[in-house]
Amino acid sequence: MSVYFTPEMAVEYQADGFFLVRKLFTEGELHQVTDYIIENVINTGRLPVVQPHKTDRFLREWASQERFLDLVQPLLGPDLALWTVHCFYKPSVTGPRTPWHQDARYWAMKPVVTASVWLALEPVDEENGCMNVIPGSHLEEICQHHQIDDEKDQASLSLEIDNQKFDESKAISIVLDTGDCSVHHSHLIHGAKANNSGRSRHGLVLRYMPTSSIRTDGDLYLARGRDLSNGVNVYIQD
Ligand SMILES: O=C(O)CCC(=O)C(=O)O
Ligand code: NI
Repeated sequence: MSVYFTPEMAVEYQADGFFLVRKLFTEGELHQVTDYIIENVINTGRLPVVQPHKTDRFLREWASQERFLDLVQPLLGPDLALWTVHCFYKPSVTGPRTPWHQDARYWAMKPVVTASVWLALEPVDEENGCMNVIPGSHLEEICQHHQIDDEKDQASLSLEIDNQKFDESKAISIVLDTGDCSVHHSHLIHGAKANNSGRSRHGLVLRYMPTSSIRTDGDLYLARGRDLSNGVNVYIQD
């Protein structure tokens, strides 16, 4: 089992819907993947921001390493699919805000069971638009979301929770150093302010589900264990 996962983290995940892991990687261990993303996703657009793992073997294998799987296995069980990778890079000064949302509102998965690992590839704080979360909100049902007006509001996602549905004053900021990560539940209410600072905000989000959940669009990578969907899930073949 993971040397990074502690019983306290399991308690926090149940009660708050998230937990933090400090120094999952050293800075040195992240150079290769950070350079790879900057070159292939950010600078050249050779790979997409969302789901680069579908066509890119290096990223899917990197995202399926033991360190991540050992961290999410206590939450999701031993049969695990990596189903998306999202390069959540926000440039300095112009980085858009992330509207308040619950991830499960977006996803075609049955049942929606996902733990998302948000890994900081550089320091992330209130100035450069770290994630903000509402502790305990994962225990609620999915709230009403409305479509964002793209013309008026440059945002990184298209749906936002109606603001009377939760108490924003309860939000806490997820401040991370390079190599730290947060792990959040698919029902947790979260968002991020715009990045108006002089620093970029580089995060890599990896999402895992138990293979007993069903998702049929072919973006799953069987990262550990076996398929429990009776062959309904479609997996990327290496
Ligand atoms: O990094 C952000 O701004 C938002 C990330 C997010 O919504 C997620 O990882 O589910
Ligand atoms: Ni989200």
